[in-house]
Amino acid sequence: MDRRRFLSSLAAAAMLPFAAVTPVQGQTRPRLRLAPVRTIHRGGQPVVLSAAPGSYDLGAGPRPGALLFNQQWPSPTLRVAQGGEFDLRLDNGLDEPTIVHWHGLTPPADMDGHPMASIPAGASRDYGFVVHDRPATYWYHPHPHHRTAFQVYHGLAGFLLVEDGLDETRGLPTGSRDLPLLLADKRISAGSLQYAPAMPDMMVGFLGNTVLVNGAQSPVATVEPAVLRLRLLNGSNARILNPAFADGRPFWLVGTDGGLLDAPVPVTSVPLAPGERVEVLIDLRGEAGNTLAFVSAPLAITATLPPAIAMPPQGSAFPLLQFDVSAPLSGPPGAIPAGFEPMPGPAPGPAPVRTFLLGQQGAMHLINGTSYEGGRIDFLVPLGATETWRFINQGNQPHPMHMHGSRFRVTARSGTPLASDAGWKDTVLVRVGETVDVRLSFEVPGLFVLHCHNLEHEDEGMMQNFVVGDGLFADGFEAGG
Ligand SMILES: [Cu+2]
Repeated sequence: MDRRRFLSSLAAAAMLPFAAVTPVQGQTRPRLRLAPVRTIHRGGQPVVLSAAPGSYDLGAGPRPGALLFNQQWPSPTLRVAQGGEFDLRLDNGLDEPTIVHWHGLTPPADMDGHPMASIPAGASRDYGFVVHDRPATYWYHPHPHHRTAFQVYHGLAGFLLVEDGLDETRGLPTGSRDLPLLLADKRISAGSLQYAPAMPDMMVGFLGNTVLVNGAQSPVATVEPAVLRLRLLNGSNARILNPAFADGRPFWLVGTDGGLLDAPVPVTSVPLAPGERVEVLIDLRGEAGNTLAFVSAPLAITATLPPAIAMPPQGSAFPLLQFDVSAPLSGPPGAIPAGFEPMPGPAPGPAPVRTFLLGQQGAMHLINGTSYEGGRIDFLVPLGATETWRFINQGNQPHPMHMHGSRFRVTARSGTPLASDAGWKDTVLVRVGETVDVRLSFEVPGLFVLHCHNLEHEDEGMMQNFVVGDGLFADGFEAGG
């Protein structure tokens, strides 16, 4: 990394009109908060997620206007065993419809949190299904059409960890050395969240001036001089992040959206688009007494920014958190594992190509020339099929594309490869002018959505319905592959 350019970029970010990039005057850095953990047990009481208005405190005193699960900021971390039963009730205490989607899981279609399954204010919804997905860092968030961006922005988003209990034998850090970090940029003024997207914000996606880490601004984590596991989730509405150490030192990518890689891969930064997760190991052995800054490093990325948006552009540098390496060792400091069990490959054989043109009409982003309509099925996929989905970005904004009901491997990218292309994914960044191919199989029947995970793009209609079913073939289905 070019350190001088990085520092000048940080300085430039601090000079932008919204001055809240720097901590509030007189305020000491908050401590890193870890969300309360709720474990979903087979045969236990259902876990209840109660969505309701609440308050938050960014260091300038409590403010109303948050939307919270169980009055927690950040939202609870849910844990469930692979092969275990998901047993949960959603209570909608908001004054508008909502529904929760389990981002990255592949439950039966009626448990997936499709926008059409939204429940009204005051209603409840039970979820029950067996979790077959790989152990990985998933997450959950609301998915009501036109209101996803608003609800997620104000606090409704949390981790969902699927576990198989084997991480210690894999040599992975666990317990207090395993830190889920929800990264999300917000537009903050005088300690209050701002959210009033104007037309240019809808085109770009709502960018903030500060990146919160587990709901706090530039927190400090007191940690051991040991190997730590960070589960990084980009919960931003629109901003692409690029986690890195400020001094450019290497760390190790061990997992992507859909679980562990074959082996750790050394990196100096990991681009992370909205909706994406990575798991990384950081090596703090020998750092006792030191303080290390973790940041979002500058990222070269094309994204048109109208002058009306006085926010740091995509690719800007941001502080994230500091590691204060002052906790006493609680046991052996750990090591970077040489490898893990082999990662399963995608289904072999031919895979017909289905093409999605990501286009634009004014401020609106379209998929194959159309905008979302809840009652319209845009395409059909045969149950059991393996396909190549080709995303071609013809617009002026990057689009992190996400589909429900399956997961994929990236098989081709016209631009420079991204570190996370190495693993299983459910969300893939398609940069301006880029073509990205992913290979995926469909094992769950029913109605699902494909959409951009830039939440303003999604709410404005950058989404399609598709049905996975027996013996059904869609028009425009191009053989190839
Ligand atoms: Cu988009």
